[in-house]
Amino acid sequence: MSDLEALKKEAALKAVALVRSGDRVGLGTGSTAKYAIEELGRKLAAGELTGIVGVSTSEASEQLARQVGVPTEPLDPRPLDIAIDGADEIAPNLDLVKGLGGALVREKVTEVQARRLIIIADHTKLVGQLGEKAPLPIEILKFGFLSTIDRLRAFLPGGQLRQPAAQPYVTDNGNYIYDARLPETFDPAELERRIKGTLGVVDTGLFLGMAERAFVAAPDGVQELT
Ligand code: ABF
Repeated sequence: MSDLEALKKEAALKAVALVRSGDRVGLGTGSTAKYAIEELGRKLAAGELTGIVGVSTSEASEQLARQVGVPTEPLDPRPLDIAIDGADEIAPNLDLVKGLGGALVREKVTEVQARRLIIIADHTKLVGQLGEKAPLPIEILKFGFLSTIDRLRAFLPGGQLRQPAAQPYVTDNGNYIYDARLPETFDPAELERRIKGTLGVVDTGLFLGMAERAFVAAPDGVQELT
């Protein structure tokens, strides 16, 4: 395991330590959240946790949960006790950019239902300001996507349709993603309102005021941010 992977795992284990028996747990997506799902499976098998049930934020997490023996159920209609997920950027006030993994909408719809959202990451995800390192993923309808991108480009120029191969990337919801470049200065709440008010947009990877805490692992230890 590389040093960075070991850090991600360290952060994940800290978050899973907050899960209690009987909890309904939001299962995040991505390479850091993977370690949390595996640890939940390990703890269930070892009898260190009992009666937990997961709610997956993506098809990939659902599959992993099954593989490692974490029972799952659909999101509706009850709230979650806790959700554990990664992020692409973490600002000092715990505002986040998420969605490079493509699961932003299911993550947001799930995690907004969680009493506690715990973010896990390695230190490379810390930024002074959102947009410093990562683009902002925006999920958009496939229908009319070129027009939607035009509308977004009018105030967020320089972004691009996510298209890793010959065809655009398709989310678990059957939509496309526009990876926007964030301006140097902006008001996150205002920008979120503006993007969500754009016809054809499903949701954005801005997670504002949602995270309760973050465990951020660096070579000199795991930092807990609140
Ligand atoms: C999800 O996975 C995200 O919202 C984010 O896009 C990504 C982070 O992945 P990783 O932990 O692999 O960097 O949590």
